[in-house]
Amino acid sequence: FKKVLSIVCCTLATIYSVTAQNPLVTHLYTADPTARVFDDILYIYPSHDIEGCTEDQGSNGFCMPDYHIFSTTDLINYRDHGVALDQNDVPWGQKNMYGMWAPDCIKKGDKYYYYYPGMPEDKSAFRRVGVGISDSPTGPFTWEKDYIKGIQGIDPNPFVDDDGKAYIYYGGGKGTGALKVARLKDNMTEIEGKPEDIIGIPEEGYREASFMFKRNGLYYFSWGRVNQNNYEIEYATSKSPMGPFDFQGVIMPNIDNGTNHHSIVEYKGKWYLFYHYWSLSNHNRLRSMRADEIIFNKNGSIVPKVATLR
Ligand code: FUB
Repeated sequence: FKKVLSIVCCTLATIYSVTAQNPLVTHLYTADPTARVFDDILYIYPSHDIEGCTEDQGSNGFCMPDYHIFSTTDLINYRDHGVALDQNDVPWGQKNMYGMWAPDCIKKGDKYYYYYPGMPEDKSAFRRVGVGISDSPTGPFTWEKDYIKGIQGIDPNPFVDDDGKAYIYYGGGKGTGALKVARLKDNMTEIEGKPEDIIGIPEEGYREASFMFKRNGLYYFSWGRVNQNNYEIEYATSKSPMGPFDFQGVIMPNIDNGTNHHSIVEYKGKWYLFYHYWSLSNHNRLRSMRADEIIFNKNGSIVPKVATLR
């Protein structure tokens, strides 16, 4: 009996810790989920899709007004901490343009830095990158009055290395250039030197959704790409956060998405891929964030993950 009980308990414990209910939340459409772990709590910094923009509002068919922040400790129950930033409160942004694309948040020292792409009022670029600073992962954030000078693009992804040096990765967006990386100054609000192209990843294909993490001393850089009409999440590795990178392959094969945007995080001893899909809405501009566990091979490569879409 004891043996049966222990098998039942262990099975339940495994199911409880591995299963992420998909989609993760259903009261809002959420996309581009960046998951981060701060002090044993898993936070998600997604973007927010809504219906109802006119053609000249929004951007590329997306209608994205603000950012919510979520937290969980079990990957089942998610707390919505409300709106962290509304489009009309971006100090340097165009108003009512619904262009709040993928954000990210990182901790350095005892401060949290929230990076987001916005549509600049001065129309100097398709997107500029802004930053806010807080003492808490859920804000409130104090938003810098101007965008970060010297970079333009979408999907900012900050990374702080073990030695305290910080970097920001971002993409140019469709037709506007390659993925890039820049060193961040200690203040986390300015870059040092000039942004550099990320060397070693396939040249062709629409790339977005940059994400960097480090595991066992190896830097994993990943992105979304249309590869012969398959929209897939791919990755490359390097011994340096600035590259050059060695292309490794696919993390998540195409899920007929239009876009996919991901992040990868370790939580309670397991690794998870966060991404989005549109099955809740049946509309590929109204997406919902999801998560699945991923497994690493002994040599450090990632076992490709087929999304659980039901
Ligand atoms: O959510 C708007 C844009 O679509 C993101 O910035 C891209 O990564 C893609 O998901």
